[in-house]
Parts: sequence; structure tokens; C-alpha cells
Amino acid sequence: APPVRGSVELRGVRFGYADGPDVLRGLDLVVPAGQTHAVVGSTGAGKSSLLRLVLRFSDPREGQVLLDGTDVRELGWDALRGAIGYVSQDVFLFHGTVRDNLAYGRVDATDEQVQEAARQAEAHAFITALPQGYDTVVGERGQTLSGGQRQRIALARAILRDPALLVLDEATSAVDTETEAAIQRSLAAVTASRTALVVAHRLSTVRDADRIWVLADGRVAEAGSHDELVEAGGIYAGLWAV
Ligand code: DGT
Repeated sequence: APPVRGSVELRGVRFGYADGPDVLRGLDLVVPAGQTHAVVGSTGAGKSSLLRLVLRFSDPREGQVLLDGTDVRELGWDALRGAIGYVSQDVFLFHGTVRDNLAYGRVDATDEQVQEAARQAEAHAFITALPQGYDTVVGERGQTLSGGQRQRIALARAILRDPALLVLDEATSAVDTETEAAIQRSLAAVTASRTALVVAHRLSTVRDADRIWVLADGRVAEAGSHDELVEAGGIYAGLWAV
């Protein structure tokens, strides 16, 4: 197997929107290749802004964002897009079959590859239970599918592109425990062989992370494993009211 890559590093990152105030103020964070890290924090703490910088939707005012040791500003767009799989909170589905939605960005994929990705993302079972299976047409907003199902489709779509780094903005919408468990299995499978940075809104995701970064006021306020942070009794412990 090829070596796992996709390490991320933020060094002294300061960032703000347009001529607005800084929303990230000197952020330092490292995600070693192969690990899964979670970012948590209250609304407005800067979680989505952090992801924007890694994806290079925005550039920092100061400091550096590195992917596998290279400043993302020096990586070409093709290299960056090839290396990162992004699953946003608002999963984008287009009017077409489930299969075509899965193969978005990988039109060359065989049916076998599409189904293997769906299996890994815990999506195969519910897809085959749809009226026309993989040939079922979904609407632009994917109304035929639940939020949890849409996010698993997006995960399968990301796996199919086989990125070194998976960047996931977990959906905030409430899901039942069964769906949460399915998404969790999906995430575990998807992140097993790659690096992942997840803005996490579910305790199950956070618990399973190798390391948790707690953002507050644009800075890293706490970092550690779930147990360490609960033990510390700080912001993290308060977030989950454990
Ligand atoms: P969330 O999604 O509510 O859990 O909050 P975070 O932690 O993802 O925070 P983030 O990064 O969305 O927002 C940090 C700050 O930046 C907050 O004061 C709102 C502001 N902000 C976010 N997006 C934009 C934007 O597109 N334009 C401007 N001007 N400000 C933004």
C-alpha cells in the first residue's frame, strides 16, 4: 500500500474576512498523516474558517497552512483538489441517479468501484433498498434521501476519489441513534486508511478522534484526547456537559 499522506499543519495563522476583524488569532495545529482529528467549539469559534483555509477557499493574513509540509499556496490547484476530499454540511446532489451522484468527479469509475465506495460508506444497503437501487433518480435537493443518507453518499463520493486527506464538516442536523451509528461506522471505515480533519458536532465522532482541538475566540483553547479533556474539566467538558 502507498504511504499514508495528508498531514496538515497550521502555523501562527491569523485570518479574518475582507476588512473585518480577525476571527482566527494565532492558530497552531498539527494533524499527522494517518490520524483523525476533531475540531470543536461553540458557534463563531472559527471552525469553518479553519476548514476554509485548509481547502484554500481563503488565505491567512499571517502564518502558513501546510499540506504534507508544503505551503498550500505553493501547491497547484490540481494537486490540492486531488489530495483533499471535502464533505460539506450541505451535501450537494444533482438531479440524476444515485450512481451518477456517487461518481461525481470520477466519471471513469466502474460500477464495481462505485458500489465498493458505497459499501465502505455504509450507503450500499439503503441504496439497494431504494425503488430503482443505484438507478434511482434523486432531486436537486435530494429530497428522496434523509440527511444522514445524503452525508453517507457524500462520504462515498469522497472515498471514490481516494484523497489523502478527508476534510469533513459534520452535519448539525439531528439524526436518530441508528443513523448516527451508521454514519459513525461509515466515518470509521473512511478514515481508517487516510488523514481526516473533522468539524465535529456529534459526541460519537469526537470520542473516536485521535486528538481533539477545542477552539475558542479564534485560538486553540484546549487539545487532547476525549478522556484527557474530560479530566481537565475545561471548555470541552462543559460543551458535552459530561
Ligand atoms: P458555527 O458554524 O456556527 O459552529 O461557527 P464556526 O466555529 O464554524 O465559526 P466560523 O468560522 O463560521 O465563524 C467565525 C467568525 O467569522 C464569526 O464571527 C462569523 C464570521 N464569519 C464566518 N463566515 C463569514 C463570512 O463569510 N464573512 C464574514 N464577513 N464573516 C464571516
